[in-house]
Amino acid sequence: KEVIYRKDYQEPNYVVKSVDLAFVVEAESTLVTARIQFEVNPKQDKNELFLNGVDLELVSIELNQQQLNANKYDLNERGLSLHDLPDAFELKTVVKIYPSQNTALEGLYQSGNFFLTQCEAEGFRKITFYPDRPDVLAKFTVTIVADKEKYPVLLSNGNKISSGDLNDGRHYCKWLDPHPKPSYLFALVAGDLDYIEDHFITKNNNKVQLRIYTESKNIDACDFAMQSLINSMQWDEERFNLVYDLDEYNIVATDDFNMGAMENKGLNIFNSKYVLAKPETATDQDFINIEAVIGHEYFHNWTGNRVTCKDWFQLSLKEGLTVFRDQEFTADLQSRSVKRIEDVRYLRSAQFAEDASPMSHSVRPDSFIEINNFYTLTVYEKGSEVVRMYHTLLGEEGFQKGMQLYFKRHDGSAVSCNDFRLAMADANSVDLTQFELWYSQNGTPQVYIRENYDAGKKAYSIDFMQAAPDNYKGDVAWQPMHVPVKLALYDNEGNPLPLNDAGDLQLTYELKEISQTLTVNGVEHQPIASLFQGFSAPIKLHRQIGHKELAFLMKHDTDSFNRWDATQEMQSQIIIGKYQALLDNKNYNCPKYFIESFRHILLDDGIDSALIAEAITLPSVKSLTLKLAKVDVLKLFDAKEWLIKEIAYQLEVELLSVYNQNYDSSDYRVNSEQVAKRSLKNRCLSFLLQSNKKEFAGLAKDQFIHAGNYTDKMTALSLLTHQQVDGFEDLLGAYFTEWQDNPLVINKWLSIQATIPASDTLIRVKQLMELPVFSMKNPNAVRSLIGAFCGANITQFHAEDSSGYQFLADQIIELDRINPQIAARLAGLFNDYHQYNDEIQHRMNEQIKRIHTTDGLSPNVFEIIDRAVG
Ligand code: BAL
Ligand code: ZN
Repeated sequence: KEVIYRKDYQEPNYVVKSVDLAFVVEAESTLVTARIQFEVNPKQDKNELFLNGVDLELVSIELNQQQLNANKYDLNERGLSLHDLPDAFELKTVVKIYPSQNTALEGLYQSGNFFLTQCEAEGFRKITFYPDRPDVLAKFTVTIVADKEKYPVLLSNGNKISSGDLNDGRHYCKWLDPHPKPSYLFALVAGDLDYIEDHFITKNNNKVQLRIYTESKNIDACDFAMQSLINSMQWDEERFNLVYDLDEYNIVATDDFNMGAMENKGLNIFNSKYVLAKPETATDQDFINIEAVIGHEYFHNWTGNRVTCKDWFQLSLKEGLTVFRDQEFTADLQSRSVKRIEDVRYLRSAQFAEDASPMSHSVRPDSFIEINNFYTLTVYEKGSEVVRMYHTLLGEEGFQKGMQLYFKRHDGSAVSCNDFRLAMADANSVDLTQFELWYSQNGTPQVYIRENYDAGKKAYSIDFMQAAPDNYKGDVAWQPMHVPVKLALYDNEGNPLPLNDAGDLQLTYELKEISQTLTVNGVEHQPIASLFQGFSAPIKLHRQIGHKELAFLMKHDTDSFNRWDATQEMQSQIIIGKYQALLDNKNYNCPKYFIESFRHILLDDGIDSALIAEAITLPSVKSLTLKLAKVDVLKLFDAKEWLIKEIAYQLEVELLSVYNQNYDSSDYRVNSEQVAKRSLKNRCLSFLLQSNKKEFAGLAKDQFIHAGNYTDKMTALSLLTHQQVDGFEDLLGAYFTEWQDNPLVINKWLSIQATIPASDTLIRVKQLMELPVFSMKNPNAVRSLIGAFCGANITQFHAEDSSGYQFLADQIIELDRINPQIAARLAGLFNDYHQYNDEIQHRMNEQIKRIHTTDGLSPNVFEIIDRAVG
């Protein structure tokens, strides 16, 4: 399998001046005629050209209106090579493709009774012969012809410029996108869809028509997404001064989609999970996710579409930046503190795990076999943390100055992560040379600290020491990073202390050396430091900190993120203490101070309910695993379960009282206040059910029956199922009967069952796979059932008989023949095997090797598994 290296980048030999595409869509096949105007790139001055093309049946080929002689081109399974070319020419190709046979869901494919495309990263080459690379930008005109009755809706990018009937029952639509774009942003939709419509008036007074298209049965579930789109357009004008640039904005929802959504210019295509929501069938989290993903795709219009990536190694240029923008959008519209906590929780469990795994790569990778494997948490989430660090270092004003310069320099072009960094540096006249290491060095940097208080000198100092990640794999020696450390100091009454002569109570200290000391003078007594406030850098902090200091920070830190982080650190210490005791066959009692501090947080009227809910959510087994080595994952799971039960028994009265106080029977709204109450109440219920008392099972059943909203209903159903409370099968059965025609609801039903921590769950999963509501061809169903079992059911996936590992390997091998992208995602679930003890590693490795030796693996699965094998 071919490895592609960043260092091999070469400019294209020819640029594309314009593209004219014509599609004749029919049920069996689609005919694609492409007329492309090429012009030689003077910087390359070569008269040959390679056009990507995969699975295309070539019908005819003409150069400057002359049929092209077979000795003038070479055709292979990757594409078409043309030789002896003039400096400017028109190429016309006609190809036939078979969308209804396309199960990989890349290129043009079928979903239900409509056709749609997914081109990022390299799907356009399955539609026509083209230089399918992000640095070739062109204006596209697209004409679609299809049967009017079967395919009344015909959409593509840009603005619709004409449409009409043909005299054979067919009709056509012609679209023009005036903004030059790379082929990965091309989109087409043809089918029988309904839509809802609204509009947005931009600050330039342009009226934009907004439509969301979906199959007619879902048309009543699009209103929230429409409002989210309007909110996104408004927010981007207000916060970033970025204005929409077409007369139309169309969104299409599909049940069959590899990704969450896709930012095609003017025609976003969405996984229906991130569009469709009604209070009866969507949780609070579903609504919040929809708002975030609608925002994310909209924000790509500038960060991704107007300025795009020079090559796919620069993917984080658009993805890291756009995730940062969507995180800020959610923070501005919902709760900033909760959003930060949730994003960091996710980063520290999932991205840190990726960064410690064989798939560890830098934010701007140096090589890949299959680019689809690099749509990762590192590129997206760590990439966003990197963008956030510019914001932390430069402030909002400086950051916005950088953004303006970035657009001034690069609007309409394809650029690199370095171009973004230089715009930030130049706009603020600062040197960000060292900051480049955040893009080039893989792994999570480690920061060790040592604190020292000199009572005689009244001086407090912190020695910071940076260390390379254990799995750093660069060609040159690891170098210390430019790390922003947001910090504050408190006296023993919790008052913030001045940190410098200017009297600042909080500052961003810039760590640049391997070791560096910060000294604060005039400190009367031993202070307590709050470090890396708001998680100011994506590093692993090594700090010896006791429970008294943690309790102090929980109470006094003015930074809500660090208050929360102190709760997590204390909980981690207790769970790890119990885990060690289980390994050593020793007793371990839950310390009184822990229960007291937990009680204090639970009952603290001064903290917002959402933050209490976050504070009482224990760290994930995944994030705990990363703090340890050679983990016995089942014992670690048991240790966490033990703590949950301790809390449930010892704080039963308090949990019940908080549950009751937060029971809200007012009309359902997705606002921060209601979401917070539901989340705290449901967290309490999940503890209460762990005590196995009948009365609490009754409470959950009541909640299931009387819930006025889907969040409460689903939480109750999930808890009752996971506890296998009497009658849970009947509840699941009734639920299925009611919702079997709604795939999004049924996918939740599948996930709940896949995550039952019981020894017969794998049998159940296999039975569920036989139901008509499950299909290996549907990525959402695969993720909801197989993904949930292998990724979220710790006790059963890691069952000692290896049945979970065998099952995963079987599914990867089977799915690879249907949809390699999704198969490769599943393969990633084997990536953390080296975190476990030798015995677990050995059993996981057997299955990894079995996949590795399977014939005919896709490049996607091969790359993941080959790295895992090492
Ligand atoms: N560009 C792929 C989907 C997304 O990140 O928006
Ligand atoms: Zn994106």
